Amino acid sequence: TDVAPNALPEPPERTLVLVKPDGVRRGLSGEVLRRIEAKGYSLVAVELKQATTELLAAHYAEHEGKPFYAPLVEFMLSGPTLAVVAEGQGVIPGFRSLAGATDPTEAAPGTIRGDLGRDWGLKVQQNLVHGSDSPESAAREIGLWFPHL
Ligand code: IDP
Repeated sequence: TDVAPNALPEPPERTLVLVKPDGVRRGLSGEVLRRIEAKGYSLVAVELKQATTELLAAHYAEHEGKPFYAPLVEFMLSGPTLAVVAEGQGVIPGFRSLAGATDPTEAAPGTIRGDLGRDWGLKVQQNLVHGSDSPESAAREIGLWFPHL
């Protein structure tokens, strides 16, 4: 082959998925895991966790100061979150495709948010899931939610 004999294998691509408190409350954790596995990605870690203000401040640092930031943190504190590390080639953009657009009203049918989410008339989009948006975000977010990984 044309692969250098001493080349190290690429580390597998991983992303952080969260089933947010609305998804856990509505009993959709299994449905989200089912869609991740049905797509062909593997589950590396799954843990039901109650987020803390400190964890959310770090996780959502880029949104601090935006009008939806305080309601977002309050919503994310409202119940447990299912934190998931999923693995597979292309999983970072691939899970975002599965999730669909941020606004569940706009999200395409066939996506998690498009099939299962809706506008509840609240100050924050309760849109069921989070997925890392880049390799840098994935590494940072996995470190926050799964410090032992
Ligand atoms: P993403 O989750 O689709 O990547 P981000 O822009 O990273 O979207 O926003 C993080 C979260 O903040 C969203 O998933 C949603 O819950 C909430 N959010 C984002 N933009 C708005 C908004 O304009 N109004 C209300 N909530 C928002």
